[in-house]
Amino acid sequence: MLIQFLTLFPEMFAGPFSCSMIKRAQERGLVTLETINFRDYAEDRHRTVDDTPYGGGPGMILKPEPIFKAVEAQTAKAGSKPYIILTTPQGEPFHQQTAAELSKLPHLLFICGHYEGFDERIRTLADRELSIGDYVLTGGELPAMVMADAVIRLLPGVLGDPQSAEQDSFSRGLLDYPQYTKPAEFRGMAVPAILLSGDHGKIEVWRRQQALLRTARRRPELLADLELSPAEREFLEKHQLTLDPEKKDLPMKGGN
Ligand code: 9D3
Repeated sequence: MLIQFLTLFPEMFAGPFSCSMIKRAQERGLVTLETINFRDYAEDRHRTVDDTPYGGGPGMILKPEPIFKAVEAQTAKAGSKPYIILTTPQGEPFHQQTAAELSKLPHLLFICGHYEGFDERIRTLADRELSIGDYVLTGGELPAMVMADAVIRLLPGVLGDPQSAEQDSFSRGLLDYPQYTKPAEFRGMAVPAILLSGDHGKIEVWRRQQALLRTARRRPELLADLELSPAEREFLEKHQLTLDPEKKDLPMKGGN
């Protein structure tokens, strides 16, 4: 897979992509990552990429010409037509399902906005407009890196165990179950006895139940989309009626 990033700040990408799994994925030829500074496609002497808004108002707006030129140059060079993603706070929310869809494509190109915004005509380049959530960042670079990270780890061969991606809690639609390692007791907090029992059937049931309970308490909206077995529904109902919803996990420092 080829992933390109059009940005005014290519230096931002060096750190995250030179570490761990993403680095190994590149070394093994599973993904190629390229940053392109669209300032290189500005045509005037000052290499201008932004200008004041028509109609007045504060801030500077990214101009269409350098971004159109940069996209056209890449399309010509790569020989393949990229799937173009515009990162914007007004975009559709990025989810695990979005990552799964994008991971099937051969060539992605992210256009990262910065500044106060971009000329509306730039939107016509995009196959999809995506946001990573409802908070204001300084630009689309971190969102593009977040999305690329989520996509790359789904590429065949990137994760050690091919089953890991399918077993992701979000792919199953549930939050992770609680996990423990040695010691069996730490500062008065004991590992649940069932995990020491060696009964793998019971452990599997317990983990699924814990994931269900945790999801019901912390992210009830996630459960709405899920197909639960009658036994699981019964289990949840019983526990939600009989347990104090705040008191089953080990408490967080600030209380939970
Ligand atoms: C929503 C605020 N806008 C009103 C004038 C201005 C604006 C602020 C910050 C426009 C762009 C940005 C930079 N953010 C992104 O480009 C961005 C983003 C984000 O801020 N949050 C979550 N996802 C994304 S994807 C791109």
